[in-house]
Amino acid sequence: MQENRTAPAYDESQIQVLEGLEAVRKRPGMYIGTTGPRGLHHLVYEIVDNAIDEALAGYCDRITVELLPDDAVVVSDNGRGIPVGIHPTEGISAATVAYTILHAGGKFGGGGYKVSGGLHGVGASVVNALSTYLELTVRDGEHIHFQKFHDGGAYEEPMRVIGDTTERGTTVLFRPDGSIFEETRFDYDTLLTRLREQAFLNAGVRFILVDRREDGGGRKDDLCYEGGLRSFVEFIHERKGAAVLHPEPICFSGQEGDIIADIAMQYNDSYNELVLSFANNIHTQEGGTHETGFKNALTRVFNDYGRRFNILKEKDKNLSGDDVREGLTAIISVKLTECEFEGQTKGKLGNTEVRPLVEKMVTEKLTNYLEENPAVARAVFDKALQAQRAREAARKAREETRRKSALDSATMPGKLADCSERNPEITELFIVEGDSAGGSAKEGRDRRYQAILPLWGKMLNVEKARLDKVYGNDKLTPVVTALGCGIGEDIDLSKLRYGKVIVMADADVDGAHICTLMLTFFYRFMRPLVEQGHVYLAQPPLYKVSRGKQVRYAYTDEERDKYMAELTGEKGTKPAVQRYKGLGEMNPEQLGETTMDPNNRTIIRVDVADAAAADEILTVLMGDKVEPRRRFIEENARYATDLDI
Ligand code: 1YM
Repeated sequence: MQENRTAPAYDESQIQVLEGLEAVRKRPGMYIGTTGPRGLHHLVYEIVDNAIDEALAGYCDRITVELLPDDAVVVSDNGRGIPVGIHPTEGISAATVAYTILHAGGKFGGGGYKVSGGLHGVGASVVNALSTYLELTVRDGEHIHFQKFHDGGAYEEPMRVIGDTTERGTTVLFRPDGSIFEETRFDYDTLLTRLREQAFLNAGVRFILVDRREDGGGRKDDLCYEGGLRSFVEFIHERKGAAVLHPEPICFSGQEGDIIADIAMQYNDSYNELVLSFANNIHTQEGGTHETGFKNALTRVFNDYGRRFNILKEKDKNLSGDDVREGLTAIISVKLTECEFEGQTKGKLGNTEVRPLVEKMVTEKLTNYLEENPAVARAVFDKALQAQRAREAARKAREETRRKSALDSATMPGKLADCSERNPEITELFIVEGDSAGGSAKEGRDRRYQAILPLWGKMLNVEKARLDKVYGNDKLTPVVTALGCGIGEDIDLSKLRYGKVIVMADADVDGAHICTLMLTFFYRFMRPLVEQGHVYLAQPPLYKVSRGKQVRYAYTDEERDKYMAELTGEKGTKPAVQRYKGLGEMNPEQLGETTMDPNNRTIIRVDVADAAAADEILTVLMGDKVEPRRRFIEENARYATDLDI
């Protein structure tokens, strides 16, 4: 990249830099989680997070992300600019230190909430390490400082002044390394979702996303929400086309010491609960002390209210947490100087001092709100009471079905072809749509540890169902029974009969629909099963390419073309290509070999985010409201055509 040879003064530090960053290149997963699409997008978030920190410090109110041709991306802000002065111990520019020395995070100076992003400024050097090219431009109100890096952090020249300016800010351009990432193309909508979330969490900061790629269609989004969390809740409800129980979200804010808490909540007429929590702008997927504080207070306030106004009579049971959260959309955001994250995926806030603070704030402010807005209080309370009755009905239905032993693991569903092995560490359950595919799967499996459950009957639209409807549904009951671990509040994974639950459906619209329904069902009613990573999707091949005895199975059009070229004979004899329209078209051996045998198959582990996405797709596509459905299909036109809708 650089014409002139390495300047001698940089020899030493250059070698150290590359050694340090080499650690990141050797184990990228340790720093960014994965080298798949998620990890790729994480690079952008790391840089954006540094700009958000600057916004939180009060110096920046505009952050721009531009997607360039050749898979490069530019992130810009109008903050103070990364410090460019010579670092006291390293002897090079502080900005260069931030971008080349691992763990140079910790930021410079102190004060403020150094908060967003997972890596706290460590991200800058990680992004550099994983890029083939990176350019750093800092405007400090007088000069434009510039430096470029290549091949994971190498550089020939130090940061230098390339011009004058009256503006301030930082601009980072980088191109992710294609030898590290599975794919280097950024997805506009993935970035849009993330930036929108950050725009809600950082009220008043403007986020701009621009697609400048040849095939980017000139998309541009300019996001700024003065309403913050209130706008977040309104946006979610609007998008789902939800009918709200009260016109305005209920919002609380409070601060104690250096902890700030913000909450917005609103009820809709659905049976779903959506509580999203954030700590220092990081989504806490597994909840934590802030979420617990909120939920405790909510349950307590509604029960106190009910007793005080005698809506809950002496003989009545208290409302449960699930009762008071039915139809609730709530966003909880806390900011604190030192976050502790725990749990399996470090997605759970651990700071114990946060729970009592949030609990006290919500208790006081919600109590006041309900007193001042009796009509809202009554509407929500009635809904919670209905939820309580439905739950009671579900309990009865469950006991009833238990007595009839339909959900009892002693009596397995008739259609289940069970395996002989009993150890859930190795057993697998394939849930297969359709009897004919079920038949092939039965023959093609390894019966020692693979069980098959064909689905039949009408699929319940889980979107509109409460738990009581699931009991007694002829399609879902066998699934619940076969799994053996119960559902809803009763779920007990120690009783799970199969360690892997694999949904196997055709690679077409109907198959996608079945997968979406099943994932939504697991997400809504058996979430721990998803959280603990037991749910998978099978990937049947799309094509069989064969010539004589040589056979290849292709999972994508690219693979098909590759195998066709490989199998084309010397005299130009073309191989035969068969497109599988459904699982049923494969004979048992083919299905077993390509889709079920662990030695050949690809299965996709479903995580909570995937299941939540399925849930959202279902809400939008199956819900009652036509307008959001039309909008969703328009916005996801690409996805929709993939599905042949
Ligand atoms: C497009 C990315 O990095 N902006 C940015 C970064 C920093 C500062 C300002 C800054 C911080 C402080 C003082 C301070 C810094 N980043 C790093 C690190 N935008 C972007 N804007 N002066 C300026 O925290 O006290 C160090 S400073 F490490 F993350 F690179």
